[in-house]
Amino acid sequence: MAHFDDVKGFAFDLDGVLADTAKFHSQAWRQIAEELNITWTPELESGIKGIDRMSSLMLILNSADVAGNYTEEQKEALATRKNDHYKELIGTLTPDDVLPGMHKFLDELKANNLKMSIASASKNAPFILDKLQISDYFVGVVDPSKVKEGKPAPDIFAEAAKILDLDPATVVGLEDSAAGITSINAAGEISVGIGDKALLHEAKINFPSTADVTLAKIRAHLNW
Ligand code: B16
Ligand code: MG
Repeated sequence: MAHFDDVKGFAFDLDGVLADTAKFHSQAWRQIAEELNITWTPELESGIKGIDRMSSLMLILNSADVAGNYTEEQKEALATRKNDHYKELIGTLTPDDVLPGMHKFLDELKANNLKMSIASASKNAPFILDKLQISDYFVGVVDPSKVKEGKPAPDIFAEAAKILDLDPATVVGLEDSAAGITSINAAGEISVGIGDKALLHEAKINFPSTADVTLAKIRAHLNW
């Protein structure tokens, strides 16, 4: 079992961990769904978390069994239109949108010389970090277009450990999605789930919200 003294770095998911961009993803996808006469459901709302843009579109189209009605070109156009709308929405982000407790937690990690990287499925991650004015905390950001498979595959979190130049077993991954927790575990890292414990039951450590996450609590869990 991992011991806290072995921990050397942290890999952060972005949407749902550092900022609540999920509401903007939902808003932008919901508009597309409604244009296509597809009912927006809570299942779609949570299902799109953590998975990449095209997989999100496929989930929405498959929920109404209409994926076969669209050509690749049309699907690309829908995904681009969603992203244009999403970019307008995230353009309004400010440092105040960093989720509760996370500024303090980032400072705590920095003060303890723990290295940090971003393990997001989002191609918009650098833009979002810039808007939140927290880019400087991170050694690097995984480029999801350069990894073979998105979450739940291990690739994104494995790459986040590589960026930190650390053995995955010494890296703690933080996630709000079930697909993300699966990715962290598959990469051989220590998983921290933030949010609904029933949904994130595969995580090694669970916190109800970002406001509850502290280094001391992670340390206490790992030294148990
Ligand atoms: P984009 P995360 C994920 O971010 C979102 O949770 C997911 O809903 C989204 O589809 C995905 O990023 C791709 O985002 O369209 O901006 O490239 O949670 O992995 O930080
Ligand atoms: Mg997330």
